[in-house]
Amino acid sequence: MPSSKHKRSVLLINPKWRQLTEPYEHLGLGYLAACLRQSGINTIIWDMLLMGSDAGQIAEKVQQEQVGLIGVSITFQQSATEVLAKIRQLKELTQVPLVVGGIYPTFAAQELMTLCPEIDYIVKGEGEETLPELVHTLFAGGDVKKVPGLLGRTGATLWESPDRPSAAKLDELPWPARDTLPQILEKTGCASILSSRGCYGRCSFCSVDAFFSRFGPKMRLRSAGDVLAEMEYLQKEYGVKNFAFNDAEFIGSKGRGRARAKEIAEGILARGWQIQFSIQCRVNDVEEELFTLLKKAGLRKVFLGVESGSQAVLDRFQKDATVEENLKALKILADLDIFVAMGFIMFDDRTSFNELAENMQFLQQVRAVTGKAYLAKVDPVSKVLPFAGTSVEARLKEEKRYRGNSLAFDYAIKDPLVEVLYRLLCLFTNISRRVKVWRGQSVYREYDWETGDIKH
Ligand code: B12
Ligand SMILES: C[S@@+](CC[C@H](N)C(=O)[O-])C[C@H]1O[C@@H](n2cnc3c(N)ncnc32)[C@H](O)[C@@H]1O
Ligand code: SF4
Repeated sequence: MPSSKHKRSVLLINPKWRQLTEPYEHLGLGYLAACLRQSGINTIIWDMLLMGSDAGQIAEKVQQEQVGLIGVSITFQQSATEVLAKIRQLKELTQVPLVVGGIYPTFAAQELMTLCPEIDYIVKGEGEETLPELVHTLFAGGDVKKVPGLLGRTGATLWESPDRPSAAKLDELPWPARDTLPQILEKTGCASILSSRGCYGRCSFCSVDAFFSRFGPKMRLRSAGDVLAEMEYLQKEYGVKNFAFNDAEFIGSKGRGRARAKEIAEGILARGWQIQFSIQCRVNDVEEELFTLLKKAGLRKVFLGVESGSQAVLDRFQKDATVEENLKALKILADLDIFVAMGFIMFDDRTSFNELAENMQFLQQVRAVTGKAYLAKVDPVSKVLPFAGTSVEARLKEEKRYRGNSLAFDYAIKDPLVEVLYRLLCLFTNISRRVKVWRGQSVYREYDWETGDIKH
């Protein structure tokens, strides 16, 4: 491998993916950049959606800044084929050592290292401690095999160091670097912020729980004080008015989680901030009193993991929620005029006609209970994706029904008639989406931060 001795910078890349139409702030890279800079390493963030994806241009930057390590984040498993192609180009042009990280690479580490010899290292788990340690060791010509949390290669041999436990106290991490925020604000009007890591749920299809449970506590919360201080900084420094909480589960468990959410809402109100924000949470978090307070504080939009209108399916997904709780949460949010985007999964490998009928009936009930206006559209062909690291993936592999590899996977639904119905629905949905796009109509229904209207 080419030597990185005497090099002094790190370039962190948020890659492009065809399916991503709007740029977003990659907070993971923001945290990594903050930690690298804190440890004295010059760090550049290259966001391909904002700065372009031309490998030649990136290679020029690598040379100008004396970059000794390129870091690439693979956030979405389905983007991996595209990202690997870019990694190959970059390696050919720069010959600089390259490290990859993220939830998906953590679980598909061996496979990715084998499929893509251009990757030199994969960081397993959170990168805030591992990456600076790797960089300092590499730049000093030390033994990188001694750095915990890595998979690496020496010649044709792969090696792996022990997992590194995740950072214990989130309040002790530096706030993420905000290099891309001004451009993002111009394009979307909204800043991202992260108030926790992990989730107290255990859904069979979700890689969030798999990832955080592997390296430490299932869920960690930042203190309300630290979150409010970062929100104040973002308002003062960047003029942020709209915040998207990136937390997979903003509220957290009963007790401490609920108390912290209340403290954040009360903190916003006490400071008299005129702000708006969005969160993601579980249905059983939605309590009238707490959400009335959150609404007063500026909560306008909730991504809610409803998943199904069939109790059998909810149980199969290990959702630990009931159909009644789904309806109750939707009603509370609709009554408070909070826009809801439902996480809904119509199909999995064991879907039956009866369950589909239960879903249809449920969605009708939802419309009756909530009125249409404050709901995002449900994707009729949403299907469980067997993401790396999830128990769904493990089971499909065990049953020898997982086809392909983590870059291109598929599985058939057990009931052949449901499988046929699913394929037909995919076809019709695809055609209808294309017609809508051709007519200039929107495929999605979204909340408009500026006007408070629903964009169709
Ligand atoms: C906010 C969010 C979004 C936002 C913005 C994404 C972003 N990255 O900020 C948006 C709205 C764009 C989004 C969209 C989608 N998302 Co999303 N999203 C999230 C969420 C909830 C938080 C991301 C985040 O801020 N993480 C916090 C930072 C600190 O963590 P991180 O980025 O993982 O980085 C850390 C480590 O992973 C590691 N690391 C990461 N990169 C690198 C790189 C290097 C070099 C190193 C060393 C380390 C390293 O170190 C970082 C610091 O510790 C995650 C779940 C989660 N908790 O991660 C899902 C998640 C990433 N999304 C997911 C999915 C599936 C989607 C969609 C495809 C859903 C859909 N069907 O539409 C879409 C994508 C595309 C589209 N069509 O729009 C899945 C991906 C699963 C997978 N394995 O592929 C996740 C994991 C959720 C899940 N339940 O499984 N998402
Ligand atoms: C962050 S959660 C939503 C909020 C909250 N954590 C919850 O589950 O109630 C992300 C959503 O993405 C969808 N999702 C996650 N993993 C998926 C997978 N493997 N296949 C299909 N959909 C998935 C689910 O609808 C899930 O509700
Ligand atoms: S509640 Fe949401 S974030 Fe938590 S494990 Fe389930 S799907 Fe994942």
